[in-house]
Amino acid sequence: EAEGGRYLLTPALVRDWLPRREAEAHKGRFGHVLLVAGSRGMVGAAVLAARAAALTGAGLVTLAVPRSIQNVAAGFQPEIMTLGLPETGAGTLSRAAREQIEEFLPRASVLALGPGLTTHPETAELVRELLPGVRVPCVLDADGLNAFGGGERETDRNSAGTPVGESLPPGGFREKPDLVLTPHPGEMARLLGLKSAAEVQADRLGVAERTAAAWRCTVVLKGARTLVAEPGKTYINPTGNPGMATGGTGDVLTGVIAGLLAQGLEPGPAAAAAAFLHGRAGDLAAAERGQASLLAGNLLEYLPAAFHELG
Ligand code: NPW
Ligand code: AMP
Ligand code: MG
Repeated sequence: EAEGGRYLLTPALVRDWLPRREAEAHKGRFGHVLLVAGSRGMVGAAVLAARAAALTGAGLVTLAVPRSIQNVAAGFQPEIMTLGLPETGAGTLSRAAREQIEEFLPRASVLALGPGLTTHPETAELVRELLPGVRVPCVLDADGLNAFGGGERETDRNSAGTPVGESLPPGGFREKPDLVLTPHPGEMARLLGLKSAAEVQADRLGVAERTAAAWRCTVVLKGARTLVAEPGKTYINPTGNPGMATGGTGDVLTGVIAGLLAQGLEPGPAAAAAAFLHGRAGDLAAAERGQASLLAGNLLEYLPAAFHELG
């Protein structure tokens, strides 16, 4: 399978990585995911990611959101705990949320940061201030990534027209090997300061591998044939279909990765197994519903079958 440190993901490879549940196991053994996500207009991203983490087998999941949406976010899945945090007038997390997140972190085994946060300047600032102090494995997705990207969307610009994001430091997160970045091609382009997603798509392997090596982290470059690159090793995911090109599917992937990290998988295997299972859930969902009607929520419905197949 291996060619230049590149591996095609197979059921056998993924099966070997998945956590086993020993007869004497208790929930403390399966980790606690802290997911910091959501905003007034994007409650769904937070809920989808949190539910995915729970369905993946994390022992506990706490979803931290702006306080005005806490009750709504809590209403979807009673197994998930919630934390209401200080927010801006726009209903996005404010810088003051940092203190409560840091207070909670010692109880968490994984931090997932980004789905639905928006690129509000103050929220992006919170992300940039929080990340350097995190001492647990971390999944950075969506607006968590945009906080470090150049900001290509109109909404990424502040009133002065300046991009709100700041580039990652040259050499990246040297001190943070347990970091998983999950950009789609648009987010990857922003992170690298490239002009468009097309530039990323023109050299997916090269972009993913160079970024993982430069920043010493695991890079999940999403899209058809998702690539999972860690320094020196790359996995290519064969599962998934274009029915998954719909809002919220990436948020589900973030939850699955966090759930596997919580159960002690290394970042590369956690991200690769998650991409495989997430795509397989999409394939099972599309087989029953067709691609057009596939919703991100359906991935949650088919995740159990995707896990079950691997035994
Ligand atoms: P183009 O148009 O091709 O140049 P954005 P987002 C590109 C939350 N969500 N191949 C493409 O660029 C997220 O969590 C909330 C090639 C596309 O137009 C975030 O916080 C939901 N290009 C926030 O919304 C459900 C690709 O990127 C652009 C590509 C914004 O995230 C939805 C779009 O990316 C959403 O998850 C590919 N495979 N994929 C909710 N229910 O609460 C993407 N691109 O501007 O980063 O916007 O991904 O929607
Ligand atoms: P996001 O853009 O963050 O919501 O992530 C979209 C998710 O759907 C990622 O996991 C992608 O890999 C997946 N996806 C999108 N389009 C396709 C496609 N054409 N084939 C396979 N997977 C896809
Ligand atoms: Mg996304």
